[in-house]
Amino acid sequence: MADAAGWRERARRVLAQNDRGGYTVPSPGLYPFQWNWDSAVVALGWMTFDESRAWRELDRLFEGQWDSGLLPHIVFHVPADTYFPGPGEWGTADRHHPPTSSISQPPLAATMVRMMSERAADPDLAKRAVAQLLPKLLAWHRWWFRDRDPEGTGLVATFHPWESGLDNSPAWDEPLAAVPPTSRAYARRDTGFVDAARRPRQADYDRYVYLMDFFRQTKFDPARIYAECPYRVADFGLNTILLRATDDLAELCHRHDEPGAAEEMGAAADRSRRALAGLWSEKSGVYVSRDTRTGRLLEARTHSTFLAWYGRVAHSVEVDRRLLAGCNDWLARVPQGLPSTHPDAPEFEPQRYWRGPVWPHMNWLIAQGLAEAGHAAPPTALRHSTRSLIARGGFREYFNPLTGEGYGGSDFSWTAAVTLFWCVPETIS
Ligand code: 9WN
Repeated sequence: MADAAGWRERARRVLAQNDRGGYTVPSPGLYPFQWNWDSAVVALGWMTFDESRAWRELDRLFEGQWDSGLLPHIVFHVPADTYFPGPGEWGTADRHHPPTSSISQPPLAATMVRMMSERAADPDLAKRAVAQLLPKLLAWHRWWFRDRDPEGTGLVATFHPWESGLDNSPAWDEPLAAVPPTSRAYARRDTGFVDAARRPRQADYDRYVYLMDFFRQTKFDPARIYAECPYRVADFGLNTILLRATDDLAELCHRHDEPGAAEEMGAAADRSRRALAGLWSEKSGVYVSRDTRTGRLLEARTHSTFLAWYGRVAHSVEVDRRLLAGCNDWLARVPQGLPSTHPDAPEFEPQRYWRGPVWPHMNWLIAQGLAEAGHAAPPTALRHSTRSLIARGGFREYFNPLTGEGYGGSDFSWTAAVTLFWCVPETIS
């Protein structure tokens, strides 16, 4: 990216164009509402040039929070008919305004809030914003620990692949096979925007819809869903993100004079740290997820394993060495890393969504953790790779690791945000 200032300007324009009045849609047309983990990343992007707008992004996201603490994965602020499943499908409109989905997404927000407050040029504004967000973040984290880990295992459950954010990852193939396909008619809208070969398969969607309908039929009763949901997975990626965010939330509570909440979050993080270490698979040489209905480890080799550093999962020097060797090996196998699935795996598809393509924000999260752990080389390689993908393909949703081609939505908000705070920040050109 020779013209770093030009790229920054273009990235700022993408965020401005996707701004719908205090919240940012991920991509026009394809995703016309506010998404949970997208907005957390995007807020950090706004932070590089408009601090009050950055804090506003999170305020608007929390407009979707339920009384239980659940922070839904989509907030339907205004109607739009270009996305399935839209507000009418989830059955939440008579319970919550604005209508929302009924599931959550990886809890990045507390970590982004901490990063934003530490970068703030306006500390008074940041202090007020954090003070307002703190009780909402605490309610969300308590919801995870209460409703999603009622047995106190230290690992929270996901009830839908969409909650992982990595919708059709090969890691979910086995548990999703236990879900019956829906028998009702529905019309996908995503394949009107993106080539079907680059999106989840129809068989996956039939099960996504079944699960969404099941939640509505239970009237969103958490105990019933936990007991009866045909899909229940302890996702390594989501749990590492939750662990990191819980540590960061404890620190924010400490700084805001909330010692009781700081202690509570610290204890929850310790439980989660111990439990996550148990997801190391000797067989696959990576961290994996667990199907908590069957107890089986899901041995797929996906890039989530490399979130171990970001989550600060406690592991031995030997595991660290193997994981680092693995990361370098994955990077060496493709011209543009990091692929979302190991390129030698039979499930690897370089063009199909979460089954092979490179995702810029995942690269950033992985690089951030690696750098914090003192591993210098792979984060630099990841940053260069991400920069060159964006420089060639533009602000696309995801990229082919073999050809570098950009796929999915265009003018993608979190790709623009990652460009601003990581690929070509003001401080490094
Ligand atoms: C379902 C918005 C979201 C991301 C997810 C990504 C994709 C939705 C979809 O788009 O998911 O939530 O319809 O495909 O998988 O990570 O948050 O960018």
